[in-house]
Amino acid sequence: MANLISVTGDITRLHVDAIVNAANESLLGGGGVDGAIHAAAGPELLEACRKLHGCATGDAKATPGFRLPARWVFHAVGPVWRGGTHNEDALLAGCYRRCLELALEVGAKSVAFPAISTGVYHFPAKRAAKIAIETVRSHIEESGVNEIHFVCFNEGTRRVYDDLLGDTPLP
Ligand code: AR6
Repeated sequence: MANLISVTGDITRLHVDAIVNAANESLLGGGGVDGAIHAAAGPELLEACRKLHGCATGDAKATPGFRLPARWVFHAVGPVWRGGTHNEDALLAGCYRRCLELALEVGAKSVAFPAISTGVYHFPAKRAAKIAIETVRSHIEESGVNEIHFVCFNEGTRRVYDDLLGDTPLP
């Protein structure tokens, strides 16, 4: 039985098997959670990312976590919000689904996700959280993951996740 929990805080501090990065297609770093993860993991992370030659929107690629407590980083590229008519929902769902596939590949049992695309990419927070939770619930069984942390960086995001997780029974 998998456990889906919301937590408030900095994803770089979590002792889980894998943390997910909200990256961009270059995979060469940026601001927000991406900047925090690169700063905490050290320069080896950028070197590893260079070897991946970018990543399409809606997809994700794995690297080691280097100096992070997490063993792996899954670099997911969420969509930029463009009003909702440019396949944004499916692309965001793809990020979560691909990260669970990566978890299966590397054997990660605990995975922490930030609220992908809801920062500088401006995806509406509640809509994004619904997609995150629904996609994880649909695919967690086959992934072998037994613990998901939805990491909220502020109280507003936390309330959104708590409401949605409270509404729906755990798988
Ligand atoms: N831990 C957990 N969540 C965080 C942290 C942290 N340390 N820092 C920020 N957040 P964003 P995006 C939250 O902008 O919208 C980068 O430049 C933040 O409050 O990091 O997917 C990339 O390189 C928000 O809720 O990612 C891309 O170019 C969420 O993480 C672009 O930003 C995502 O915000 C990606 O934009």
